[in-house]
Amino acid sequence: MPSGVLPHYRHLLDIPAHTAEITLLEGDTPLIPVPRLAEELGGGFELWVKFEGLNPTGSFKDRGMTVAVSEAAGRGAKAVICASTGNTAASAAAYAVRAGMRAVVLIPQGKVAAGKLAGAVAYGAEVLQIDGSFDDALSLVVEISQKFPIALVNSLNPFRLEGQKTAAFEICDTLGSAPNWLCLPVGNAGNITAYWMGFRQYHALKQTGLPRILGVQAVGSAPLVLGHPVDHPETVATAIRIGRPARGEQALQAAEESAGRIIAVTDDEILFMQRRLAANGIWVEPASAAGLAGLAHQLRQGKLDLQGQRVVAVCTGHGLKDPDIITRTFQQPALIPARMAELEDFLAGGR
Ligand code: AN7
Repeated sequence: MPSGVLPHYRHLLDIPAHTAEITLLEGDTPLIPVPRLAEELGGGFELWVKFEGLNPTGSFKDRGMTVAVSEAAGRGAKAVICASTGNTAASAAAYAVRAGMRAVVLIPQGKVAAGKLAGAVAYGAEVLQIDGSFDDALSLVVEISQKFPIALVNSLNPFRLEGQKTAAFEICDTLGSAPNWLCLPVGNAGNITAYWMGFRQYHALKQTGLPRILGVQAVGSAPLVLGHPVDHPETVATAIRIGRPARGEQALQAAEESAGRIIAVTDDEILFMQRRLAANGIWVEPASAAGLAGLAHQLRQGKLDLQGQRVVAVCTGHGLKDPDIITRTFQQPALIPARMAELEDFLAGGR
């Protein structure tokens, strides 16, 4: 029975006693086998997709947001604020409204996918677009949260990570142990940090083993690969269009400690993998395909030997978040007159 991240895992989370329970029954997402995709990538290994797009607001952010908002609500906070490339905004808006709190979200103008902006508006957030990047927005909200009584719910908030680490617990619970490799997209680097925390904690508790972690950025927004901040990040995967990851150091540490790595892939590789996932029945937003695109990239270059291994790819957000990208990268529906003859012609001709 799905019960939500806090009710289910509270005993394993490092959170204050005052933490309330603001939940939308997030978490408990499916781990979907994709054997055909594994074959396409060369075969010889087991591949699963942890489909985090099936959380209540359509992304993994709900795992962390339920905890961050619950903590803030429990100590009487009346408002939350975040900077966002979109998913954090929608998630913060939903949990804040359930807690009866005000949500203020800052987003980079014109760079947030339609489904995310719509979500934030629908849940009643106060949405502010800024004529700058996510990184500019993050600086602003960090500073204002130190001056005003408003709770910061970006992943600098440690309770976000406490919630997000539960995805690692779920993977171990489903597989019986950690996979050999975990691949996932990296933006502000909260999620990779949280997964590594979660796998280590579960291993200490239940000897579930540790995965090697492959973190993947987009070439145009790859500060952790370049080794320096990127002032003007660009990528079609707007979720990870981030040039100064708040938890960059910890992401590098997770990659190093796990004997993994952080790499970058091109937008074309990301969009190609988005199509391959869709061809396997799993529609994700572009950023969410980056982890697997990175895995494919490393396999092509002969830098990974996965024979007999288990791999989990984290797909962080649902395809519905970014419908516009599909209208740009796929053939659009044909239009025919409403007549049987035309339909028969169409079917006979195939497409
Ligand atoms: C679908 O919503 O940063 O490395 O403001 O939406 O933990 O930042 C989103 C990030 C991956 C990267 N996939 O995760 C935001 C935001 C999706 C995302 C990431 C994001 P982090």
